[in-house]
Amino acid sequence: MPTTSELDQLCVNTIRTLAMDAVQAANSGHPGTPMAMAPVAYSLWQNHLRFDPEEPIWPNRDRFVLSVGHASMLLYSLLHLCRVKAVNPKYEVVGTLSVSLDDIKKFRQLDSKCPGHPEYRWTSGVETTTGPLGQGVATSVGMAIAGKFLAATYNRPGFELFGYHVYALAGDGCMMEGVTQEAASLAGHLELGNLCWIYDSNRITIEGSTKLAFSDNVATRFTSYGWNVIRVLDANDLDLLNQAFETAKGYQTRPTLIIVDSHIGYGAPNKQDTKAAHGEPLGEEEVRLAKRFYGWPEDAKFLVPEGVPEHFAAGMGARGAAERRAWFSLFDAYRAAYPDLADAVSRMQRRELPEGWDAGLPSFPADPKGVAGRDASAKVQNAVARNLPWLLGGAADLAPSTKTLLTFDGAGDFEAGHYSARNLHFGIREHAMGAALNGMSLSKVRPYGSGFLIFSDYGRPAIRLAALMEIPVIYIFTHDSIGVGEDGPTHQPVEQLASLRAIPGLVTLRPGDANEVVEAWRVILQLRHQPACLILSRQALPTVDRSKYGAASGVAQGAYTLCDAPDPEVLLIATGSEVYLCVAAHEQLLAEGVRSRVVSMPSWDLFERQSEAYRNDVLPPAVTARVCVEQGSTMGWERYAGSQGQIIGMHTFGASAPLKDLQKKFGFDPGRVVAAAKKQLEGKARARVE
Ligand SMILES: Cc1ncc(C[n+]2csc(CCOP(=O)(O)OP(=O)(O)O)c2C)c(N)n1
Ligand SMILES: [Mg+2]
Repeated sequence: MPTTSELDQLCVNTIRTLAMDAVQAANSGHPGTPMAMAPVAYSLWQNHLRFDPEEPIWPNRDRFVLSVGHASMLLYSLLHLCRVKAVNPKYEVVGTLSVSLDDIKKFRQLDSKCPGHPEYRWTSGVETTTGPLGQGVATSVGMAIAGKFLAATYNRPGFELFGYHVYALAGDGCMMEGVTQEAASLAGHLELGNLCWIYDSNRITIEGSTKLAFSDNVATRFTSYGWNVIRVLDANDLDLLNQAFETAKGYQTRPTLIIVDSHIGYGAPNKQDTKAAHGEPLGEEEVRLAKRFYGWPEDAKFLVPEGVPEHFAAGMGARGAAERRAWFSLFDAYRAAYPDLADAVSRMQRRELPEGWDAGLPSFPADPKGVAGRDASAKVQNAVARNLPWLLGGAADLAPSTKTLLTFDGAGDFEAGHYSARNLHFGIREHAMGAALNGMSLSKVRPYGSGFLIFSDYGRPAIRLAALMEIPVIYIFTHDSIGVGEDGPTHQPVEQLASLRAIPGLVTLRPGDANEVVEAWRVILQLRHQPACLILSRQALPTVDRSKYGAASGVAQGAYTLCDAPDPEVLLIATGSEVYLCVAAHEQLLAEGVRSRVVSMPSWDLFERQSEAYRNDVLPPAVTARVCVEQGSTMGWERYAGSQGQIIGMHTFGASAPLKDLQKKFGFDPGRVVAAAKKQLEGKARARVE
């Protein structure tokens, strides 16, 4: 019988050799960091992480985030050796392994559960998609925020339902990325004692030594952020690592950074401590030499020695199963004592809404002066937030402008020690806000974040990941166009709408009046697996008279006929503030005997999902006289304008001036739309005559 410490070593070396063999077989990947960090990951998973491989989505599990996504084989080896079970899209645990040995053998191949970088929703046990450096650690801050919120909101005396820890493994690259600084600063400020980052300090990145580009004193930096900093001088010292994790768990009001000095490619005699261990296979010969160094059979490939899975099962498996069972029996008692709270906890796990979630949504009377999109949204958001107690979020220091503050009694400000509050203050950290929203959503609360549309670019990498992960994060972007006015071109979005629409799976909605804002919220709240951007005006938009024109519920189809004429001969298609412009043009055209139809098109994405019959009904293919109007880049509108239609949009940046002057300068007035419509028809008439 091997001793415990021999078994520990065997497990560590199994993680290492699986990673080396998988990268070698794929002839691509990153072997060096799994080889170096295997003892760190082993120590954490085997002795500390509260995680049950039999039920990897148990709500109070500890989270492990591999922020160094390129070291994915480290995580896949752990998932395989711990026998983590797969979960299906309905959140049901199925009997099969999340990662089989076969998946590992097919690392980086089509359909393997082991893609190049870890992907949430594809591989069970992967808590978030990582790969873009810095995203994982920043996302972990959102998980820790959600953990604090859930504990403060749902725990009751004798019922500590939530109290999970969040661990994230970072590298030199994460430490250099800006998003990491934003997130660390926020985590320190919020005193997230449930958060622990491990920094693999191997002083190597792709180009070589970190001496080339990085000379920060990371420990000092994190101390100044309010973190507790621990140093472990040897990544192979399991005792020291254990002590470090114990110490981290003891801190209630400070996040912890454990800096681990390590050797990339540990054990590979010619590649250790070099950039060559980072991004390419070791080579057959170097693999053999490293295996010899570990005392491993040199010719064995993908070897899982007897006793290794069993050892994990006896350690993390047994501990996790006991914790999970205790949690579920606690939850049964909780359900009896607090049925409403238990119902909320259960629903949020399945991303379901509470009964009556849309009760009391406002509706806005026709009004030519109207309401700003952001003001209408504030009313709707406050109404739904009362009904949906796990809807929380905030702004990147712009809530007074984005109007996203929850103002009802008890909503409160989320600050250190006030973790049940619903208004977060992300500070001027759009990128960390985006990543934190992802972490919150992955923890199953319903998060929103807001800012000016122009600054969506600052958080775009995180938005992209939300779409890739298929999680229902809500973004509220106001100040949506040159309508911003005097702030000028730095603040006036032009290409942002087009670029958000280009993200697959992201639902973009730019409502045209207050009632469309209500309907947009209705659509967004019912999304379970898609993020959405609500794009709102700063300025007032007339509230359309719905007794005269089409119902705003058409928003759910993405586009609908707002104003019509019998047998329309020209289509006016618009979003947001330009919808009313088209309504005005339509009235004028009507008076002149021209039959136009106004199509309000708040969401391309939703429209594209409709049946062909519906799409052809709204945009009859035979009507090729078309004018599309949007205060943004014209890119993409050809799709709806057709080859002969006209697009009225922005071809340059905006300018600093009062809105009225800008509308004139850039040609957003009814007269121009009327003229464009007539020109379209003239062309057709000529064509018919010829
Ligand atoms: C945002 C981002 N930029 C660039 C890359 C490409 N990249 C992958 S790994 C890496 C170097 C990372 O170095 P480090 O974090 O020290 O990892 P190690 O080589 O030590 O494992 C780079 C630049 C990336 N994945 N994400
Ligand atoms: Mg490094």
